[in-house]
Amino acid sequence: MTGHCNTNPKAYCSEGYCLFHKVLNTEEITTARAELDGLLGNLPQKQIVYKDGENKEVDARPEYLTEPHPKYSFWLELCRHPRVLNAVQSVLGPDLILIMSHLIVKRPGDGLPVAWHQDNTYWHSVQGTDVATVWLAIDDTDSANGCMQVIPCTHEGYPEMDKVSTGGDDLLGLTVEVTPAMESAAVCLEMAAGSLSLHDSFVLHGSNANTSGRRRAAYTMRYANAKTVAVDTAQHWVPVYLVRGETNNTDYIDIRPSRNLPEPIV
Ligand SMILES: O=C(O)CCC(=O)C(=O)O
Repeated sequence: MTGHCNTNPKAYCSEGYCLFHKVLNTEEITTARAELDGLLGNLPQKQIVYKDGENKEVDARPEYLTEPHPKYSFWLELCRHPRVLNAVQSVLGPDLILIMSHLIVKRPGDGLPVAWHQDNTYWHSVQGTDVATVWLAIDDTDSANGCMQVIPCTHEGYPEMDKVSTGGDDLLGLTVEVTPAMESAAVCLEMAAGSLSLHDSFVLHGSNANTSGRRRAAYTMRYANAKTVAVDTAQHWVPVYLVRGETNNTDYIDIRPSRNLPEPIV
């Protein structure tokens, strides 16, 4: 594990990730925590999740708060926050669509690990490589509470690695073969709440279990370049939103700043 963390958006292309410190301020993060606490207080008993390569019903866990943005205007508004979009634009360009989001909360001493994986190979409705995930820290995050880890440069050439079962208790149930040499190059994306990282959809990443007495909450917002990436909206499981710039695709919902947000989908 190396200590170096890339904070230069210009190196995103070569390294496959980049860290942006203090994008949201304390007040914004306090509001996000209150919204999150509301969701955590109302977790259903069971959730349908994609695990071990299929959709299945499992006991609810706060790691599985998938796609809150079509359902709650707070999370959709956050996905078009100008400072968040400025960070995304610095790596993906000016035409941006929002394609997914996921609140991943690891309870103190209990959070599931996320085995090494590539995102893109899970998203068959998304065609193209200019796809990035914002990982926004809602809590301070470090190696003890299961921060994100990235293996830099592993997206190079956009390889599609085969998935294998983890056979263990982790978020996805699947992983890819990672050699000890690759693993030793991993970086821990430790950051204060309000900071965010961006990672390429092919770069290898994951996280350890939360073994600390502190919660680790993050909001992942996934974006694509509207001009170079096509999303098959008939196959995709949530609406696709245009958040900045232009698109020719009339299936995408226009929520560029100053547009009203659509009614939440319940
Ligand atoms: O939050 C984590 O620990 C993993 C996140 C992740 O795999 C992702 O954002 O694609």
